Amino acid sequence: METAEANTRVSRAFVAALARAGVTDACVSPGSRSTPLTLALAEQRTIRPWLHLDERSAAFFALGLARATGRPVALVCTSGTAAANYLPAVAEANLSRIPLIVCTTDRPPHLRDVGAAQTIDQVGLYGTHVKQSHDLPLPTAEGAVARFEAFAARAVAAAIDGIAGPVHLNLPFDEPLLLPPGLHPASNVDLVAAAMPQRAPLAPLAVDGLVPPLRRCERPLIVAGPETGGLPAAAIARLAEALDAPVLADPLSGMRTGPHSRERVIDSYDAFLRDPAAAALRPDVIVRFGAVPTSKALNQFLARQGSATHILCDLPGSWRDPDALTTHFLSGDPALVCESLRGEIPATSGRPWTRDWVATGRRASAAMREAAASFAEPFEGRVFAELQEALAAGATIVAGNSMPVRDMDSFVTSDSRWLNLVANRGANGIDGVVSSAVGAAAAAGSGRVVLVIGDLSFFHDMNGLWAAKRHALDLTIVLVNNEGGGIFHYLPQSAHQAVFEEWWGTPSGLDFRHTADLYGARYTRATEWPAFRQALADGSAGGLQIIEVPTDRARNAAMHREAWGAACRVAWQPAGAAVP
Ligand SMILES: Cc1ncc(C[n+]2csc(CCOP(=O)(O)OP(=O)(O)O)c2C)c(N)n1
Ligand SMILES: [Mg+2]
Repeated sequence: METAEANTRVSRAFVAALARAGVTDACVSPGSRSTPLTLALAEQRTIRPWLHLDERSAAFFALGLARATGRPVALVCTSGTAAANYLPAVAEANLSRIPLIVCTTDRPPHLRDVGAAQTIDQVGLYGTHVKQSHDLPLPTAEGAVARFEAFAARAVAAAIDGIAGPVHLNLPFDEPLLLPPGLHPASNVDLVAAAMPQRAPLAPLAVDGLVPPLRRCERPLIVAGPETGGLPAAAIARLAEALDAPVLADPLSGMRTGPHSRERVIDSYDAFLRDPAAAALRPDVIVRFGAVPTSKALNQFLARQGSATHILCDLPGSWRDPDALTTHFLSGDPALVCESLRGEIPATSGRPWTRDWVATGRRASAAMREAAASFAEPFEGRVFAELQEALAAGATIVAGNSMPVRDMDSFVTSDSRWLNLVANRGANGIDGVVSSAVGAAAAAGSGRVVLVIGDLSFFHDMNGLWAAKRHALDLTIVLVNNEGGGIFHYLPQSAHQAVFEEWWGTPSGLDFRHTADLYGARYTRATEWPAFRQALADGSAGGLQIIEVPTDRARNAAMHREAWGAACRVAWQPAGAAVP
C-alpha cells in the first residue's frame, strides 16, 4: 500500500503545483499507467481536464488551446506508443513557440528494456523538439513530493520563459497504482491558481551598429512574418512611420488587421512580387520581425536582395533565417527593439519609394479581390474574402496548411477590424489541423472560430472531431473539397500527367457527409456563395458545423494564375496613377 499511497500523494502534489504555476487546462487520454495522475486531475477543480481518446489529436488540441489562451496546457497519457503520438504536435509547438507540459507516464526503471508490456524508451523521447526533458524519480523515493512539485513549477517556468515551447516530464509509477476505492483518501488538496510569471523586460539594446545604415537608408522595408500571439503591431507601425517604410505583413503576423496604423501595411505582395517587374525594387535596409513569411514570392524576393542590410529582430537564442541573409541580428523583445530603434533615427516622411509600394499594393489588392469575385465557378480563395466580410471583429480563422493558408495570405486584406488569424506554420504539417482548431474553440471567450481546411488535411485528423462533440464546442469548419492535393498543381510534377493523379492528386474518394453524421455535425454542401453565406450565418448559432465547398483542383490553379496576372497588370502603373 505504500506505493499506492505515494502515487496518490505525489500526483496530487504535482497537479497542485501545476495549478499554482498557472496551468488551467490539461488534456488527458485514458490508460492504466497514467491512473494516479488522471485521478488527481479528476478530483480537483482548478485545472480543467479535457478528455481525449486519441493522443495525437489530444496534443494538437492542447496546442490550439495554448495558442488561444497564451497559457501552457498539460498533456497526460499512458506509457508506450501513446507518448509517441504526441510527437507531431510537440514538434509544431516547439517551432511555433507554444508552451506545453507534456506528461508521459512510464514503467519504473527496473521494468524498462526487459520486455515489459506497453513499454518503450520514453526517456528523451522528443529529442530536440522540447526545451527540457526530465525523467522523474519514483513517487516512493525520498522527498518525492517536493521533487515532483519542483519539476512541475520548473516545467511551467521553462515552457513560458523566453522563447516559449514544450517541456517533457516522464513520470514513472510502480504498481499498485492506486488504493482500492474504500481506502482512497478524499482529496484535501487546496488548489490555488497563482498569477503567471511575466516575461521580464530585456536589457536596453545595443543598437549602435545599426544606427548608421538606418539613418542613411533611402529604401527601407519592414517584413512582419508569422508570430504566435502576434507581433507588437502598434510598435512596429510606429517604427514604420518613423522610418517611413512599407510593411509587408504576413496574415499570421497580427499586423494585417487591427486598430494600429495600417497606412504602410501591404497585403498583396505575394501577387505582385511574382512579376519580373519586381526586380526593379531594391530595398537598401530590410528590418525583419517574426518567422519566415508564408509567401514564397516574398521569400524569393528577399533572397535576391544580397546587397541590402538585413536586420533580423528576434528573441535571444532564435535564428529564423533559412536563406542566411542576416547582416545584423538584434536580440530582444520586438516591442522594445522597435522603441529603441525609433529613438535613434530622425523622423522621415514622404519617401516616393514608400508611396509607390503602398500604391502598388492597393492596386494589386483590389485586383485580387475583383478577380476572386468575378469567377463563375467556386474559387477557393474567395472563401477568405467571404469570411472577412461576414465575421465579426475578434473572430478566429484557423487556416489549414496547403492552399488554405496561402489563400488566407492572398485574400484577407488589411482592415481595421482585427481578426485572429492562425495556422500551424511551425512545421507546416497537414496533420492535427482539425484538433488545433477544436482546441482554439475550447478557449473561453475566444469568439467565433472558423477553420478553413483542405479535404486531405481534414481526413488526416477526422478523429479530432470527437473532442468537439464530446465537449460540446462551437466550431465552423469550411471544408474546401477539391478531391485531393490541390497544392501539387502548382508544382512541376503536375506536368507529369501519367503519374500525377495517382501519386500527388490523390483523391480520397470519401463522402464527408458521413463524417458529419458520425460526429453529429450540422452539414451543408455549398455550391453557390449565397448558400455559403447562409450556412455561415446559420452556424453562428453554435455547435459543430461543416460547410463543404466542392471545388475543382485544376480549375482553381488556373483561376489563381488569372488573379495573380490581373494583380500584376495593374500593380506596375507609373507613380501617381489613380489608386482605387
Ligand atoms: C503530415 C504531413 N504529411 C504530408 C504533407 C505534404 N502535403 C502538403 S500539402 C498536401 C496535400 C494537402 O491536401 P489538402 O489538405 O486537400 O489541401 P489542398 O492542397 O487541396 O489545398 C500534402 C500531402 C504535410 N505537409 N504534412
Ligand atoms: Mg484538397
